[in-house]
Amino acid sequence: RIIENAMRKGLNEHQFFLEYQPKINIQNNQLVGVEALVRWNHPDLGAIPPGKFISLAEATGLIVPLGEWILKESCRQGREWQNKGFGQLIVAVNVSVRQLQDPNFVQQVEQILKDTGFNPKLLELELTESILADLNSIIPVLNRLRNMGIQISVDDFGTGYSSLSYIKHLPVDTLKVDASFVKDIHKNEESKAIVKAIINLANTIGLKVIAEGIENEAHVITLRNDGCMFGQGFYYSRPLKKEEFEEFVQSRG
Ligand code: G
Ligand code: G
Ligand code: NA
Ligand code: MN
Repeated sequence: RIIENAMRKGLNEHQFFLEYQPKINIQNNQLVGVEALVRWNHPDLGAIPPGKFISLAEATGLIVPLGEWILKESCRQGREWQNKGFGQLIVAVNVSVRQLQDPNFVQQVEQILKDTGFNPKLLELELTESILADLNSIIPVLNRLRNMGIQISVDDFGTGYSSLSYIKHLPVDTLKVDASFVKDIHKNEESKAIVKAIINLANTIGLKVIAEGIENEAHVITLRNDGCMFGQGFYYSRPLKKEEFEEFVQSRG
């Protein structure tokens, strides 16, 4: 209740902001895009991490207005980077099931794209694998979004209880291999086998695959050799403030 009101106030008073974690083509080292991650800078409590407020925002429904702001700010920023000549950077935004189930979601996305002038082909929506629990209501929404040119990725892939076979029926573009498998991929045969299976599956059925939580060179080498195309993680960069990301881009030339 208290946090809920604080969040509402925070939204009105612009206490939320976004950080951007670079996504890299690990085969050729090119920057391909960013994942937008929300942060809350509370005037008294300081920085509150999303792990502490996203689930509450979901439970209270506040994720709908908060998520709308996140999407709008992501698209506005993406458009600004386009205008600055940063290239065809894909901007990925995390979306909660609750948002997707909102009957106005697709229209809201259309309006945001229109208002910001951001190219839908550069927008990616990240959904956690748990979304698959309610496939029947979600699939038509995903189809409408993809028909607009938007890309869809399945976050935290491999952590759910879903079988791999349903994947070919899902209207998605990318699988994000969960960081928990990447963590010990260079030392643990089981993690390595799971990641390899996901990469092979994705490559076979024509999905892109990105590994999250890449923290060292051993991770990169293993993933590269296993045929993983994309990656993100502290090895490349932690999530960055807008200005830091712009310096990151400039420093890579
Ligand atoms: O940024 P960090 O690693 O602390 O994120 C923690 C969790 O919060 C992750 O599961 C991430 O997906 C989630 N998260 C971060 N930003 C957003 C957002 O903008 N929307 C939603 N729905 N979840 C987010
Ligand atoms: O659930 P989701 O995949 O959206 O979570 C993203 C979270 O992972 C962010 O909070 C981000 O800060 C964190 N993160 C990003 N890169 C790394 C990494 O290399 N190692 C670890 N431990 N966490 C990371
Ligand atoms: Na994510
Ligand atoms: Mn993830």
